[in-house]
Amino acid sequence: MKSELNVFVTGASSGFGAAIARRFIDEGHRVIATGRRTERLAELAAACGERLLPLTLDVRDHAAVEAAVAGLPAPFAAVDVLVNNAGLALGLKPADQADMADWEQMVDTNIKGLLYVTRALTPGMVERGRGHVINLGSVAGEWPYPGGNVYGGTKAFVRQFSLNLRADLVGRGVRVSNIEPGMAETEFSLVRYHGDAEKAKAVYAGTQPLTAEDIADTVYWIATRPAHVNINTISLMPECQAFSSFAVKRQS
Ligand code: NDP
Ligand code: 8X3
Repeated sequence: MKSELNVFVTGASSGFGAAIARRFIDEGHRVIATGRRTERLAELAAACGERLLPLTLDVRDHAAVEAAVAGLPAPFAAVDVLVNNAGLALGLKPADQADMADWEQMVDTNIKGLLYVTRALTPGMVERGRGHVINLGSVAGEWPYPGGNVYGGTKAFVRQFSLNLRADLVGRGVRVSNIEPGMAETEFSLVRYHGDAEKAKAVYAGTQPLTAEDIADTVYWIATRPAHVNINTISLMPECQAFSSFAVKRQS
């Protein structure tokens, strides 16, 4: 493995993405840290120094993604690792009552945004014969729960797309991995509840959820396996979380 990696992280302004960026910087690598909130990225850059390049980017904007990748300055231009982390859940209403705008934003970000960035960066990886795409799926992409409708659907897409991407890239030096975390305390629930901090806090009350650093550890481990080793999928949960039984609605 090349000693110094160029790592492109989407959604680096909070949660997993910020922790992943910090972890790679701490280990001596270079990071392109992207997200919509410029100020947050500037704070990260101030803490991390010049090996971190802050780049304001909305992954839903296809043209902006293409331009950002084409315009990467020399030391950062050859991206070795793409962490497709930007994503969100919006709402928990049942499918017959959910807001279409929430559904569209999840599809546009978690699916289409991930595709735009992947399509922009993988040709360079293939050309160089080295690269790694690490996607953030979710346990919600495999296990259903009430209100998870479209969010879970987008993460099921990430799961299958990761496997199909791997089928396309096999033997060309580009690895593909999918991480499926369970409950982790970040800004995820604050976003899901449209900024309601009390509801968000209640999600984690009385539990010891995963942390952003737990996910950063996992990403770093996956990215630093020897080049012939491809981690396909990793699923992880906090010890306090597990699966539930099927729901059965009985007639009264
Ligand atoms: P956070 O809300 O803390 O972080 C989400 C990040 O995504 C932010 O940096 C946000 O940046 C970015 N983002 C959202 N929309 C866009 C966009 N259109 N363009 C660019 N960036 C965007 O949540 P997490 O860190 O928890 O989530 C990270 C990923 O992990 C997501 O894909 C999520 O689905 C997944 N995940 C989370 C779990 C959890 O329990 N926390 C469990 C399993 C998976 P900004 O707002 O500045 O654009
Ligand atoms: C986030 C985990 O269980 O809230 O993807 O959907 S969950």
